Amino acid sequence: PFQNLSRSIPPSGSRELRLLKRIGKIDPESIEAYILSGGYARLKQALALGSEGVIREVLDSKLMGRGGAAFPTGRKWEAVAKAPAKPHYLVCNADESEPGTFKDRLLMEGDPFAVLEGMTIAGLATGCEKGFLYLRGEYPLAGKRLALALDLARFAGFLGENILESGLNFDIEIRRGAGAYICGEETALFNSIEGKRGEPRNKPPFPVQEGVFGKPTVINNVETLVNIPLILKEGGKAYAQLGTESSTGPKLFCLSGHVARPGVYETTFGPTLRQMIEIAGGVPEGRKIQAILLGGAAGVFVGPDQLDIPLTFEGTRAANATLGSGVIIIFDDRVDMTDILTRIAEFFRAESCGQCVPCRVGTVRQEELFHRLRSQQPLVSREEELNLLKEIGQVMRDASICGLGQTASSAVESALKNLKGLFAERGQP
Ligand code: L3W
Ligand code: SF4
Repeated sequence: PFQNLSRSIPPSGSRELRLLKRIGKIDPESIEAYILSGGYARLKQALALGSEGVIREVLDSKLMGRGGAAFPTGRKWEAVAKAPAKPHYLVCNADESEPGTFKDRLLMEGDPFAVLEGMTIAGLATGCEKGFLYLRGEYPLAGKRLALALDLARFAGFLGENILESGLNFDIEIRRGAGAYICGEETALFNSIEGKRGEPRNKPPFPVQEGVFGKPTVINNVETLVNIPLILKEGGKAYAQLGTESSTGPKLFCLSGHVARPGVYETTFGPTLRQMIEIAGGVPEGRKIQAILLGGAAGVFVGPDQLDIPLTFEGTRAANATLGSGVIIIFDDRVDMTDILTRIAEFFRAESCGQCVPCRVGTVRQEELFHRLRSQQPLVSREEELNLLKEIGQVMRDASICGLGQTASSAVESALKNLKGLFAERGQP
C-alpha cells in the first residue's frame, strides 16, 4: 500500500515516507538496525540544542497534535517546561481506540524505538524524569516490542540515568489499558495510571498545570511524538513548509471499509478526500460511495457530494467536518446506514463512563431512539423523534464533562444532515 502515487496528487500531498520510512524495512526488535537507519541521532542533537532550542524547533514546525484535537504541541511543551511545580511528567497516549484508527499501532509495532526516541526528546525538553506510555490493552504485539525496545535502549544508555553522559535522567514505564475507550481521554487516562477508576476530570485545570499525580504533564499522541525526531532532522521552519500553512508536516490516514486497499497511508497534508480514496485503490467493483465517516465514531459523516474536501484541519473545519485522528471509513451503496448509526449509538452508550448525567442518560436515550426508528415504531412522529435526537445531542454537547459526551451525537446528527433519505426510505410516517 505504500507505493509512490505522487503523480496523481498535488505537490502539497507528497507521498515521500517520513513517518513510515522504517516500517516493514527494518527489524523492529533490533536497536542496531534502528541506529543504522539514523535512529538516536536526533536525541544527540536534542541534547546539544538544549531544552529551549528543542522547544523553539517544535514551535517553528507548527506541529499540531495528531490524536484528534490538533492542539499546538510546542505550546504544551513550553507551558510544562516553564511550570514551577515539580516533578514534571510526560505521557504518551497510546490508547488508540477510536473506531477506524490503527496508525499508532503500526508505528509502535513497526518502529518502537522511534516512539521511545520521540518520548525521550520530549521528556528531556520539558524537564521530566519520568514518562508513561499508556498502551491500549488490545495491542499485545506493540506491548512486547516496546518492552524489548525499552530494555535495549536502557542498556545502550539512551534511557535511564545520565543519558549519553549528559547528566540528565529520563525513563519510561509502560502501563496497559484494560479495554475502556474512555481511558483515551487524557484525564481519565491519568486517573487510570494513578490506579483510580478511568473517569475524566473537569478541565481546566489542563494537564500542563495539573496532570498525572496533580503535576504538570505533557501528554501527546504516539504519531505526534514520532514527528519530533523528524522535526529536528528537517529543522522546524523547513518542516513547516510541508503541507499547508495551518496543517504542517506529514500525516497518517487510516482507510478502511469499502476501499480496494485498506491500510495506513502517509502523505503531507493537502490531498482531497477523493484523492485519498483513489490512493487506496478506490471503491471495489465500481460501486458508488454512499457515505464516508471522517474522524471515527466521534467524527462526522459526509456524503459523496463532499469528496473535494481538503484533508487539512482548516479544510475539514470549513466543511463542518473533522479530520480527527485521520480516520476515513468508506461505505458503498449496499450498506444499510441506519444499521451503522444504531451501532455507533450503541458504542457510545456502552463506552460512556456514566459519571455525568447528560452523557449517561443521553447516550441511552439516543440508542433507544435509533432502535425505535429502525423498527419503525416511533413513539411520536418521525419528525418529532428527529427533533428529540437533536435536543439530546445539544444537551450532551453543552453539559457533558468530556469529549465523549460532547461528540456522542456528532456522527449520527451529521449523517441525518449530510446523507439523503435516511430512515425516510423505509416508509416512515
Ligand atoms: C493547555 C489550554 N493545554 C486544550 C490541550 C488538552 C489536550 C489537547 C486538546 O480530545 C478529541 C476530539 C476527538 N492550555 C489547552 C490545552 N489543551 N486547551 O490540548 O484538547 P481538547 O480538549 O480540545 O481535546 P481532547 O479532549 O484531548 C478530544 C478525539 O479526541 N476523540 C478520540 C480520539 C481518539 C484517538 C485515538 O484513538 N488515537 O485519538 C474523542 O473525542 O476527535 O477531537 O491535550 O489538554 N488552554
Ligand atoms: Fe463520563 Fe460521558 Fe461524562 Fe465523559 S461525558 S465524564 S464519558 S459520563
